[in-house]
Amino acid sequence: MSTMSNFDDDHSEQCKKKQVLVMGLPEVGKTSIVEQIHETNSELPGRKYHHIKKLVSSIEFTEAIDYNFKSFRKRAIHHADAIILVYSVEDIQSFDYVAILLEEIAAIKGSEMPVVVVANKTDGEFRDIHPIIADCVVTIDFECSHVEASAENGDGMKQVFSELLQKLGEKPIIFEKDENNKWFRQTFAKMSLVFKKQ
Ligand SMILES: Nc1nc2c(ncn2[C@@H]2O[C@H](COP(=O)(O)OP(=O)(O)O)[C@@H](O)[C@H]2O)c(=O)[nH]1
Ligand SMILES: [Mg+2]
Repeated sequence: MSTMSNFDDDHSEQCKKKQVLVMGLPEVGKTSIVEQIHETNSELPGRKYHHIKKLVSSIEFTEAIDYNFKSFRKRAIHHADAIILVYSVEDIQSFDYVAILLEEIAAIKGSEMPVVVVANKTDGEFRDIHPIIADCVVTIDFECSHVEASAENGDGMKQVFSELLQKLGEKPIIFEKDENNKWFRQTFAKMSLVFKKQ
């Protein structure tokens, strides 16, 4: 049986929990991205990132599959601390839907609402939307973060993780094996080989 003070503890714990809404058309990779966020969190070194690990494991991620009705969506958007919008680069309709959601979010919460837009499925060969056009729409028209990622192979997921935490008021995380550095090191190593052969 819960006492009044237990109830208060539970209630205040509940209030402290961050609510993150994950929206986008079906099959774009929403569930996969949330799984990747938890995986990235579990791989962080405990001692250094104790506070972050605790925060992320307590976030309530809600996939917006139940919000087909505008009034439900409106309420969910209103109560969210941050929103992740996901589209697949292989499907322009999924990007158009994200653009509609961005307008809806701006109308409900103004431009201050923390939103991270994820361009998912970048591991595939096919692209239905030009990356620069998508980037301009998201970052210039709506002033939101835009991250290219693949929940399949994990590319860009550390950036999604870091952007989300910044949107929730945390300092940026500098990953020791940053993907950009890895790409730079690999490219640099290839170039050195070419120069050595000459
Ligand atoms: N190729 C590829 N497939 C993905 C990626 N992310 C998710 N998928 C696949 O897309 C399908 C839908 O993913 P899911 O996360 O369930 O989408 P949701 O309906 O938006 O939650 C699944 O078969 C996933 O394995 C990705 O980045 N690349
Ligand atoms: Mg899902």
